[in-house]
Amino acid sequence: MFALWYLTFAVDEIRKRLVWLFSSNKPANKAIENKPEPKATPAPAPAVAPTPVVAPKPAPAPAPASKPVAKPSTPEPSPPPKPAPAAAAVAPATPPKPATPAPAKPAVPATAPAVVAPKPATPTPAATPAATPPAATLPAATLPAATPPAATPPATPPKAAVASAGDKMPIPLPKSLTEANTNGNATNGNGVIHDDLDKKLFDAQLPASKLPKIDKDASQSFIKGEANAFVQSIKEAQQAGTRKQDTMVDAAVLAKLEEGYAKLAASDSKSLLKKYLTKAMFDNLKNKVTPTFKSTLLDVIQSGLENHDSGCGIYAPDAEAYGVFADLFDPIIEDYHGGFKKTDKHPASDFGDVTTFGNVDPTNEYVISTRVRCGRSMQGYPFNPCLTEAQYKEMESKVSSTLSGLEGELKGKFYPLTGMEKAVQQQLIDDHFLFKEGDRFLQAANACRYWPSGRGIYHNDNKTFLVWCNEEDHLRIISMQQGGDLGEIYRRLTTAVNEIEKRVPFSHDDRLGFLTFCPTNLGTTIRASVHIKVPKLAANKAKLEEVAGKYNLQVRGTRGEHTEAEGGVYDISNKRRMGLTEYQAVKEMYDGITELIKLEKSL
Ligand code: ADP
Ligand code: CIR
Repeated sequence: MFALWYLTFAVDEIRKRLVWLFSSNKPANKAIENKPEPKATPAPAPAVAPTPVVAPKPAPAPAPASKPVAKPSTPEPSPPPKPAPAAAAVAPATPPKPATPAPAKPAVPATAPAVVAPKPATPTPAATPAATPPAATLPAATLPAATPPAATPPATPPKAAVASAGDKMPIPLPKSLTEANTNGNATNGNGVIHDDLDKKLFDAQLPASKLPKIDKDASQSFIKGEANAFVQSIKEAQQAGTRKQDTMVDAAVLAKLEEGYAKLAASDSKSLLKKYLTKAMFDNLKNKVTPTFKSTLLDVIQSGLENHDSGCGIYAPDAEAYGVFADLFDPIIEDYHGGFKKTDKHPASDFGDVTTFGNVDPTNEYVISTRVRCGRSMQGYPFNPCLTEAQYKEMESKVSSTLSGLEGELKGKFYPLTGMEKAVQQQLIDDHFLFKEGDRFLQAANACRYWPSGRGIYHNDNKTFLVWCNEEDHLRIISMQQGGDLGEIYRRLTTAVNEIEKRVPFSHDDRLGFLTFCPTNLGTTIRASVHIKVPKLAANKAKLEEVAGKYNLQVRGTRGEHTEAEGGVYDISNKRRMGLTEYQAVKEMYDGITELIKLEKSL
């Protein structure tokens, strides 16, 4: 009897250890036991290949990024505190050891965006990093060969970047076994500590002296059989393009999701999150995680759960989230971008004829300033919530050195946020050149970790060309100036984007266009805006918004989204960015503002 008990116990222990070994969140043993069999995930496709902007060095062993759960209703102060190392844990962005296959070539479900770059730059044989997986293995398009700046020495790609895109995604090392995590407890992406639990699990074994005598051969072959079966099932899952841990979400995350969802459902939030996340969809998505970074539904929706006044309410913690959580992203994308359906494909990038725009306010009566920006994500790096501090710093240095190669009117200097005098920073913000600090929507989405590390701004002397580094997106490329000369501003932006794209490979998806952290920015990523005073129209803010809406325009406050108008100055811009070209997006603003000005004149 006792032998039978021990046999069962021993088998169970072996199984638990195997689960632990193969799982990324160790206590997931429980989840495996309790959860229904995961849905088969479509076969992995290659995605982000790390392609250095400048002379690349072998991929470093990063500290794992932590994605602490934002505490509902208590927004973090600015700057947000760094998570304690002990609570760090998300799957590493690159392997802990050079020999380990890289999650930097993540397994993206076929439905997830295949990350490719838009315009293959002409390769420069001697200087082009061979960071391009074989074209034939790519599902949607080819990665470009990025041409480093002239001054950049020939680049040797990181090992991971040249691996065949057709390779199977390796099971990542358990987070607790990665180099970056050896001195801290393992956690899931939301900071739930598991090591103690595992320790207890293993400590619970009886000491050898107290173990009963059993038929070793019988038990060994039984145990071996079980173990082999289990290992086999993991292998099969891998071969099918799925892994058991891909659908495991731990209890603490689930509890936060349930609590947050119940509060949102009971609220009068007007967010797109509330509009589209039905209970059935919530239940269907709440156990899913992205293959590489293990991002959960909580990572996607926690900004909207915490901020019921969100307009949108969701972010993609990593590019794979657009595929894994497509049931939620797709209707929100369709709603925000004016009907871009899940069956639609974003058109190819086209900045059109940059000489055709004139001055949006030729008499200089209404428009104070004009700005056109676009966002870009660097290939090889996930979005904010999954970045390590080391990656932030690495990206900043790549951006800074790359931009230092720009010439003419784009010539400028990079100013890191780290070490910037507060007064200087505030002046840049007040003058609308620099991003604000402490955005509660971004904080709640875990997008402000390690602040101000890796953040900075590049600008030319006139501050008419600017690049933000690692605020909401990896890059925000901006052209702006006083008055309404959209032609001049757009031409400058186009020149800058072309120059930067020659040097930096960006993440682009065949269907979604340029990939960004927020789904409202996908596609062209273009926001063309004017700071404008239209006092008659604005006498009734609701009316202004209604009229603007007719022209697909969005009204914001003077200091940007979620701010009020100061001195009657509104920021009015094209709302949609997907399903049309860059040129058309800018034209939408140009035409709409022209009509608003006509209307203002007529009142
Ligand atoms: P974005 O997503 O475009 O970066 P925000 O709404 O956060 O947007 O705005 C960022 C900054 O850009 C804010 O300081 C805002 O005032 C400024 N800004 C936007 N449009 C204009 C404009 N036409 N002229 C001057 N500043 C602008
Ligand atoms: C919201 O949902 O209101 C915020 N998360 C902002 C959404 C869109 N704004 C943006 O800059 N992408």
